[in-house]
Amino acid sequence: MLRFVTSNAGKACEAREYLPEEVERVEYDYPEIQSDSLEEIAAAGARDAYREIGEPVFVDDSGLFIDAFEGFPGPYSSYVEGKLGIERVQELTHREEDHRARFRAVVAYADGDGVETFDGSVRGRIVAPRGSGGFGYDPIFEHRGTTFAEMSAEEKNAVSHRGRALAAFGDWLAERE
Ligand code: ITT
Repeated sequence: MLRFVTSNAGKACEAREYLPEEVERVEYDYPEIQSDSLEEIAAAGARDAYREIGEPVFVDDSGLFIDAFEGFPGPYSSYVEGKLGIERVQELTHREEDHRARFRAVVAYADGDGVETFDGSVRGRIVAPRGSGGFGYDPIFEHRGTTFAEMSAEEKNAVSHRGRALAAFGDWLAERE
């Protein structure tokens, strides 16, 4: 059994769909360090959660990186989603010529041996909201003609940043056994 420390039900849902082992969601609110690096944030979070919980755990730190804004909001995506909302992020992006963006996710796993990180990314573009699935920025992120909110969890995992990070994590877990 794997413990996923996250306050985000959408992330937990995708991890359950993807990982071969059972995933238990743990709602410990680890303090998120401020950094431009998702790796650093995820690794520090996993280390902290492992110390607190005393069992192997993993966390996911992710964000939306908009090309026209040099990667903003990136590691600040959660804050920006809460303050501006995804419609305003879309409106601001559409004032620019370049609508390209990238989702990135870093999964960090911590146990008594230390921390391992796995990352994934996917390219797409920012569009007016479409679809009702997924979570967060999914309705405004289009990948090959379809927004992430128009995909099932399985379809999204097959191409998404999180799916890729979880795949690398799953391979590492399988090799370790
Ligand atoms: P935890 O830290 O508790 O796991 P969180 O939602 O605060 O939950 P982050 O700090 O990693 O997670 O912030 C990620 C932000 O990026 C947040 O606004 C998400 O909605 C957004 N995001 C990440 N992955 C996404 C995805 O697959 N689809 C849509 N939005 C995503």
